[in-house]
Amino acid sequence: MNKGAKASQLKTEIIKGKRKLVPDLVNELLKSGMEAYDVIIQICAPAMSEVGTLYQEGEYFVPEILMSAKAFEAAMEILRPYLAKMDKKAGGTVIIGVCAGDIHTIGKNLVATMLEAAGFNIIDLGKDVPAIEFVKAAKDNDADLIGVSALMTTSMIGMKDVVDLAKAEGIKAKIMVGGGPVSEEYAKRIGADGYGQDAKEAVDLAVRLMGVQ
Ligand code: B12
Repeated sequence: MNKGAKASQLKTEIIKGKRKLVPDLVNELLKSGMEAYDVIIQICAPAMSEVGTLYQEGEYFVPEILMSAKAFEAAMEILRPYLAKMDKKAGGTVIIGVCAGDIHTIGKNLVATMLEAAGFNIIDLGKDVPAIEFVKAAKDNDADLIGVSALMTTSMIGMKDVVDLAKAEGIKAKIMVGGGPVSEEYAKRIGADGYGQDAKEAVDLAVRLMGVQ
């Protein structure tokens, strides 16, 4: 099987939620010279986006999503150590978490992994995080950036709480936001410092924000 066929099979296995062949396929792609970063950005993340579409179209239900999430995680387990070996250029501490009321962690985890691979020190607060916890962690760790993720229209309002509280408390950390329903326009409206559409943009944005003091 050539590289293209392996890439497409890996994508299919993640979409179908079959994790058995995933480690071998990932290892073979790495052996064939594909960068870990590209395996994630070009195959694994788009596979999960497709799972999202199938859910939206009523083809998939929660159990199917969870199977795909496990297959995705099986790929990430192999890829993570390779990301750690990437040339680290950036520096700085990032507090990251998912808004209060929201338990969608896959995208946030991907962003956290890529930021770590780029050289940032990551403090991951996990899911369902109240604004006060973001601000407290930023203060306690003298953080440079706060990354807030939300996947639901009902939880993204929590981002404004983080921005407002951070401003009220005089936190120096810049705030970046992202997730399905979030947009550049929304980020501007709530006074966040930046928006990233995917994990790659998140890293570029974080590096850019580190340069703005
Ligand atoms: C997987 C999933 C789940 C899984 C989550 C598993 C997990 N551990 O994360 C489970 C099954 C648990 C789940 C539960 C629910 N879900 Co759900 N879920 C999804 C789904 C299908 C995919 C999300 C995903 O993982 N995408 C793949 C990742 C890689 O992409 P991503 O998250 O967008 O992240 C990327 C970018 O957004 C960006 N990014 C993300 N965060 C950040 C942060 C920063 C700082 C930056 C810069 C960038 C950034 O970079 C990431 C990587 O590239 C979406 C549909 C969709 N199309 O998004 C629905 C979806 C988000 N879910 C939805 C709903 C309604 C629910 C439930 C309420 C369902 C229910 N009835 O029980 C519960 C919510 C419970 C809760 N309180 O949170 C709705 C939300 C609708 C809305 N109100 O806006 C969606 C949109 C589906 C739909 N159309 O109905 N869900």
